[in-house]
Amino acid sequence: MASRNPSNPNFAAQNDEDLDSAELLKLREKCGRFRILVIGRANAGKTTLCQMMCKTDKPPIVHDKDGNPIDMSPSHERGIHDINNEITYEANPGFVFHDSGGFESGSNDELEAVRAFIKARSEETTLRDQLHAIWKGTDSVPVIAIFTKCDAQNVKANRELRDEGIVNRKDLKEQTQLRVESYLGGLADHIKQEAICKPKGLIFLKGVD
Ligand SMILES: Nc1nc2c(ncn2[C@@H]2O[C@H](COP(=O)(O)OP(=O)(O)OP(=O)(O)O)[C@@H](O)[C@H]2O)c(=O)[nH]1
Ligand SMILES: [Mg+2]
Repeated sequence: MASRNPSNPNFAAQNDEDLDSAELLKLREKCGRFRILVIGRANAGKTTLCQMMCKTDKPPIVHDKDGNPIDMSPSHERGIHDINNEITYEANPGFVFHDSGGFESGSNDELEAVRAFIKARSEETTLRDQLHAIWKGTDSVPVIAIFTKCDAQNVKANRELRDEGIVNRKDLKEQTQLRVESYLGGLADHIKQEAICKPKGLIFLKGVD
């Protein structure tokens, strides 16, 4: 089981009930393909996250909702931000991602496109075609809050401590870790208390290696 300590360099999942892996495998088998809607700000690390899930750094394969391949040249980003398109990675075709793209600008059209997509997918009759998770979600779909780029906090904390006059290498290393842990712990508590859709799990991503 993953450590509950947010400073763990691996995925540190915090769940009320940790599903055992046999149960997870059974669920995955039932779904056929696990379909995830990813909502997040531009540059938040959404594409990186999808690649990490599929253990690849290769560009995605994109299909429209009727299964027609989308030509990704000349830009790899082309086609990714249409929520209806299916994004997969050759390395792990078991995951299908949908990227909400410009959701953050908050215009009604964009919000409506997300709502319509979630509604349409919830009305699909086959489990394979339904939405199984929303990363930053709504309604009855379980929400998993993912904190990306947590490693960037190390640099920030280190700089702050230096400014505060700590120069000894060992002290700097120890205190940086403590400061980052305390910051991430505070964020987790804040999300748990304040989130409208209480997350079922919290994950802290540290670095892309
Ligand atoms: N330091 C650090 N950088 C990261 C991490 N995750 C992603 N990045 C970097 O952040 C940048 C943006 O990542 P993307 O995955 O393209 O972000 P995105 O949300 O898909 O961006 P858009 O599709 O443009 O909205 C890239 O340069 C990544 O290498 C992380 O955990 N740590
Ligand atoms: Mg992206």
